[in-house]
Amino acid sequence: LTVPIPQPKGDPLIGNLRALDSAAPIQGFMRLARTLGPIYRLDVLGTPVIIVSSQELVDELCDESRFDKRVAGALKYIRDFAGDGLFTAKTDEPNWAAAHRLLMPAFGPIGVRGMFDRMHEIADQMLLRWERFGPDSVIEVSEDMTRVTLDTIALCAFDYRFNSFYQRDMHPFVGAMVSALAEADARTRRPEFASKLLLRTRRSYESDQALMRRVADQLIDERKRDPDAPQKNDLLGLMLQGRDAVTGQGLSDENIRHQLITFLIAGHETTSGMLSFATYFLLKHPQVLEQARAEVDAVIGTGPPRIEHLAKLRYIEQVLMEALRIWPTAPAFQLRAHRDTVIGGRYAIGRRDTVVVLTPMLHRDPRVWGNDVEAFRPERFAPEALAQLPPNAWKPFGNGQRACIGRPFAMQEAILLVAMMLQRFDLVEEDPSYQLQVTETLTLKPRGFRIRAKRRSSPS
Ligand code: MNH
Repeated sequence: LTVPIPQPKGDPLIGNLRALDSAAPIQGFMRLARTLGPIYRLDVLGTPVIIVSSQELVDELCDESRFDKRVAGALKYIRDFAGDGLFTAKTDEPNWAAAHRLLMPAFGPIGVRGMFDRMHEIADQMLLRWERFGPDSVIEVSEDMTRVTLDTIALCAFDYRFNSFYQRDMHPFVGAMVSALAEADARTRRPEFASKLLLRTRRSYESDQALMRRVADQLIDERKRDPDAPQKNDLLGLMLQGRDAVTGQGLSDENIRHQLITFLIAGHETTSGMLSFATYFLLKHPQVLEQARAEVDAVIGTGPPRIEHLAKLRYIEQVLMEALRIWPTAPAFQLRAHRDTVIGGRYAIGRRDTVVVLTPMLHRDPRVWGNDVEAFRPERFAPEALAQLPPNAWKPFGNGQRACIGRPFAMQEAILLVAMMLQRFDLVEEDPSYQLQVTETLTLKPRGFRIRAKRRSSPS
């Protein structure tokens, strides 16, 4: 026996389109979840979408024998430029499994250890700049975090330097990527014919895609002509030279282009958002900041950080995990049922339905996190507390075989950067009355959060 899934009243043809908040769709979904509950249904231009946000229901959805990732919504449009790259490939496309097998070792804990020196070098560039500009200079946190994460992924993955800290404007790739992602998102709320009619929008979407392709193809061409290429064991080298153990085949140039665009897209905005929220929470919670700094001083002291320090920076890792709980920067993932099924013993899910896991609300399930879900408390992720959490309560990196391949990369990069920041600087908010506003560009970021950084007088 099933019961209907709650759904707000809609309009003919467009269904629940008007219930969506086009400026901040995720925060709109969060508001609806607060009134309609942990499962509700929307009809968006004829497509049924079921939004789920309790641990109890999400735990069922994470069963990969019943559900798989669905490439729908914005992902379907991101395929226009990321093609069958890992993030936008369907699980049953042969290139997903082939690229997954080839790249997994490089992205694993051992693979990313080898990227430590490059991560350190880029983090150092940012902090050196903070130091040179001095304690009166205002730092726009999200902007600098975007520079640092973009330069880090490009240097680690394909030995390319965007040099974002040495120029005023960001590399044109960033602008093209941000507007293409915005357009991919906007298309989910616009009927196909309308997207065809908006000529100017269509042209700039096409030129943004062309620019991203050009940058990726140039990187591939340069590497092919590089006499030192055989010694380069970064991700690009691996993709160009590696052969899949199962098929004996390498990846095609077209697929490598898709992977490059994918790493640039998936590999920096989300990490930048995580670092920006973590910085925000640290500054709003001075005791947490003090504890994190005490850890840095105890583990690293005054010298340069080394790879073996990172595993000991447990509290900083907890700070990042708690930041991702409250504001998971990739705030949703989509699933489809292998066959018609029922979840929670009473809600029918059809094979064709798109099921959305709304992580910001999953991470606010009071049955898991208690009645202080809005409180920033890194102790929630202390080892003892973590062991008590029910399964699939914290999902900022997605699920199962389609979970984030870049998680060890992002965590290593972020732990290192936060540690270096606290080791070297006293941080203050530019405006202590700053109230958090969350910007959405498919990923989440704090808007207009600004700080000043003063070189610490005592250590290092
Ligand atoms: Mn990442 C998939 C979140 C950093 C590359 N990533 C995912 C998914 C989430 C996610 C959620 C699952 C999406 C889905 O089910 O549709 N990723 C994050 C977050 C961070 C992050 C919150 C940082 C914090 N991701 C990174 C980095 C890289 C990366 C860094 C690359 C260097 N992510 C990927 C790729 C996938 C992915 C590639 C697709 C993996 C697959 O399906 O095989």
